[in-house]
Amino acid sequence: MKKILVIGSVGQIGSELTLELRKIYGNDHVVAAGRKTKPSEKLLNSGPFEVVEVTDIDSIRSVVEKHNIDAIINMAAILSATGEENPSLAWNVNMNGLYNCLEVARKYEMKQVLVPSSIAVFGPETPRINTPQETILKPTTMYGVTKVSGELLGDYYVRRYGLDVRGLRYPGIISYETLPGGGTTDYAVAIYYDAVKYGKYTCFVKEDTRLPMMYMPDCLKATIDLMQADFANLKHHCDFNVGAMAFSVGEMVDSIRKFIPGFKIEYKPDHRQNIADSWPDSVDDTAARKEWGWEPKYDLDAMTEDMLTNIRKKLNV
Ligand code: VAH
Repeated sequence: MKKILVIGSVGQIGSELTLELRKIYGNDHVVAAGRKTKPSEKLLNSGPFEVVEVTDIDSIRSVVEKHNIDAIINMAAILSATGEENPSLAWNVNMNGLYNCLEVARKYEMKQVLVPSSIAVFGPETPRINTPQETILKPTTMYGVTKVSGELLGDYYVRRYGLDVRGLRYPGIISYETLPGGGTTDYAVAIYYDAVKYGKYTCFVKEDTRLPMMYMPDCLKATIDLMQADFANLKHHCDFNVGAMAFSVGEMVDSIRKFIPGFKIEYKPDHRQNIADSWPDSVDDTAARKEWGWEPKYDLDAMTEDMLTNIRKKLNV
């Protein structure tokens, strides 16, 4: 891959993935793209930035031609909570956007497309503990429907056209650089910010809500390790389970109190509780470990310490 286009590069994962890829491939070899939302100075000053509307195939095509792109990473997505407020927007961005990326990649004979999936592909009928790689995919959210469809569409392009399409089922991703937006797992980021700012947090899911989670450094490592894996070793393509940790909100609170002893928590579950309850507690990621050597690094306390330290620095408190 000589020229990578990261669509959705202003988002939580896209913004940090773009900077990480620029360290590996060189600033001018990674083109950041987003909608009209203002990218960070760091992103703007470290390499090329283009405005792309993923639902408009011509806007993707023109950037591909201008920069001679040979790989696309499509991080543009409407997440689970926002997707339930606006299902048609979620379908349009997540599915038509993905279709446009795959069609452009096919027509320009690109080397690779990365299409993220999510644990949101699972639903209430899916085994909850150590969820298998092959299992029942009956999500209850439009976001989950688009992620199952996206996995199937990506695998179709591998089989039908021989396009190298890859994807991994991200758990909840926790980071301090770019705030997430519209996700059910956003509480796992907001709790750290509020712990630093106010010493307390009102959580929109119950104390015993347990979900698979991953710290951003591990998310970046998983994404880049999959991108750089030998295609010949991959038996799966767009649907790799990847695990790192799994914990309840109560366990997060205990971890935070190791660093902020007086931290207070209140629980006010809202509509996002139903979404969280439809997702598994933990996943079996044997396939990712076997096919491309996946190995997470961070556990809950290591993440908590790093999050609190960096949020204090960012907020200058
Ligand atoms: C969401 N952060 O909450 C996303 C993610 C597994 C959750 O896909 O919608």
